[in-house]
Amino acid sequence: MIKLYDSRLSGNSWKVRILLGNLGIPLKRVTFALPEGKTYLPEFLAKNPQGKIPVVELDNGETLFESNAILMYFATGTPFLPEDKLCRARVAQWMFFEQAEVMLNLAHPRFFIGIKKAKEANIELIKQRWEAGYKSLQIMDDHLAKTKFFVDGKYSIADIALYPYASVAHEGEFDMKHFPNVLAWFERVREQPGYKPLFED
Ligand SMILES: N[C@@H](CCC(=O)N[C@@H](CS)C(=O)NCC(=O)O)C(=O)O
Repeated sequence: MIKLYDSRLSGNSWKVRILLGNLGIPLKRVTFALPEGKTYLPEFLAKNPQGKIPVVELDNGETLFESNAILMYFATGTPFLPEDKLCRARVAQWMFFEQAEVMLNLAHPRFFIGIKKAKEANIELIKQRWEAGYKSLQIMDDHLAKTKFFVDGKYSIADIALYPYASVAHEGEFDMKHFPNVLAWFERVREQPGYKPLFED
């Protein structure tokens, strides 16, 4: 069975569980408590030299890291990654945007405010992330005013990549009422067959 190395709060790992849930592919989770540092031990560094999760291990022992590469691997040949050249490039466009403009800007305020409870000690970084994060959410909201899903009106791994950190951005004190189209899109993602919540147990 496919193994997913993850942690309970990781949005990047959550992406993989959502896609495999949508595809009906079973997986075995190996869940780390990240502060313990076990992902920096040689055995795990052999799977991902960055010492980060998520990592998947296939039945033949091959491993793959970087959440969006993992999404591409499992979505290939399924409706979640279109074959049309332009649509496929647009899926990649939104997935690169997610890594460059969305992930850290939304994840850092959540991490320092919602998880670490260390808002004041990190307020300067948080303010920078809020500014950039609000711009990214506005770009997403403007796009979703015109379409139900990010590419060609159809649910794809672009949606799966963008969803996790946006859907928990309020934990980093982003005021999501400014983004009604994003809020409506959250519901459409959650309605997809096989959807998995962040906490399954
Ligand atoms: N670009 C990577 C980011 C992976 C990442 O930042 N993982 C975090 C958890 S979401 C992690 O492992 N942090 C622990 C660390 O950096 O030591 C991806 O999309 O998979």
